[in-house]
Amino acid sequence: MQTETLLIIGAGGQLGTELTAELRSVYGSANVIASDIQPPKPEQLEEGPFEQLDAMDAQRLAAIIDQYKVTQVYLLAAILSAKGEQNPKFAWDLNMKSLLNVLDIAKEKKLSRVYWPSSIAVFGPNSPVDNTPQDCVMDPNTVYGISKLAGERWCEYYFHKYNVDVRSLRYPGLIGYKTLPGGGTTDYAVDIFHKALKNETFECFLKEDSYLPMMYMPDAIKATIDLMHAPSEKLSVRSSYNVGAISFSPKEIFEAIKKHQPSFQISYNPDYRQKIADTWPNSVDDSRAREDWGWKPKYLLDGMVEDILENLPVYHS
Ligand code: AKB
Repeated sequence: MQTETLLIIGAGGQLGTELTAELRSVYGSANVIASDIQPPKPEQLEEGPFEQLDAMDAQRLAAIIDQYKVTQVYLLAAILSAKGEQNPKFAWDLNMKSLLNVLDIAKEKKLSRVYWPSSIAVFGPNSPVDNTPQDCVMDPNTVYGISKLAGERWCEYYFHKYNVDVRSLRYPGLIGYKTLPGGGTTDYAVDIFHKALKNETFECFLKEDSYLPMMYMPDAIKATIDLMHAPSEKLSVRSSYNVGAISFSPKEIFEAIKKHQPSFQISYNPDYRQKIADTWPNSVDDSRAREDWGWKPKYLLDGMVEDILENLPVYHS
């Protein structure tokens, strides 16, 4: 079997931090090259190879791929939904240019696999809201959602036209405790734990009954690695798979935390992010992922809350 060498672009981000660590335990540290636009922190240099990389710089990307003889690329760098609305043109440029750079280089250098995350943000106001199907009306109205939908079309195109084995998941809101997220609409469900840890009142930017699909980070990591290890012929979706886990509202996650911390308080002050959340699904139908490569989430709301409340204080002490 060919030894795989992986390049992770955006390794310092919310997903990148945890996925890089897990991939290193699967493939060995030396075979997983971390890269990020930010300079490395000392611990990143200790954990394995690291290269500073702007995902829009195609030349440097090619040089790193050649230097390490990279065979697979995980492109995680992106501007998320809320931040994207503050600078739409830049969000479009970064999200699209980085993907096209990676797809082109995968085609040219015949990389064995590419991973690129999509999102529930590909859905829009006219998509069905409950149990949203894999294929349905998609009319995203955030620049992030538009870039993810366009990206899905490019992935399918490069697969059929150039045989690039690119794989993708439509992540729901990802919830982890190891890093702070940056600029998403679902990120209130991460911030709430940091406020609970300090026992400060949490001011939520969404309404109390605003349901969104969410997933605990260990499930997201498992889904990603399982998809990347699945035999190619099993994959019937070459745009991006719906993957569901938990759906909850701000009130429900607050109450789940309050069971462990009765003095915790919340207030609601919906802002522009509420409009984004209102166009996204409440839950998704992920039967294709379950049938094709055996997707099954492990964590429900209470299990996730318990695990985070137990680990967050230790991790950040
Ligand atoms: C966001 O809120 O923008 C992201 C996402 C759902 O893709 N977490």
